[in-house]
Amino acid sequence: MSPKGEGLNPSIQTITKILKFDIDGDKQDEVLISASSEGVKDGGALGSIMYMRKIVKGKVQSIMLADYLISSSDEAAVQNAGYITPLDVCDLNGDGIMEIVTRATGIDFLEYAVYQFKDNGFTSVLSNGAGA
Ligand SMILES: [Ca+2]
Ligand SMILES: [Ca+2]
Repeated sequence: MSPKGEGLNPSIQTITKILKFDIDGDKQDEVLISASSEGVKDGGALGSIMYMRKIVKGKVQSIMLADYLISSSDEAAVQNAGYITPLDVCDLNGDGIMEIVTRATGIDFLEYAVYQFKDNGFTSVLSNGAGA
């Protein structure tokens, strides 16, 4: 396992935000990590990801929330690169499991989304924004 990004993506360069919350209500904190990369040269990538680290049966698991990382310098691909940041972590629907509110920005888009954690994975239950 690589020390950066736990094998999710070796090109990740910077951890931009770390939040600690009990997301699934099991009295054990999970860690929500945003990480970004600034360049496509030298095999790097552009954009960012957000993922959660959770201890499952004594082992740390990394669960992807959103991936706006692109690894090509192709102009069409660069349009999809985005930077995601968490805006809030709260239980919006009162079921005891936290939802994660995010904002992602790219060259020509802005997206707000709500992610729900269910069955050991994240799904986007609401998203709104502008752009392509
Ligand atoms: Ca938990
Ligand atoms: Ca909830």
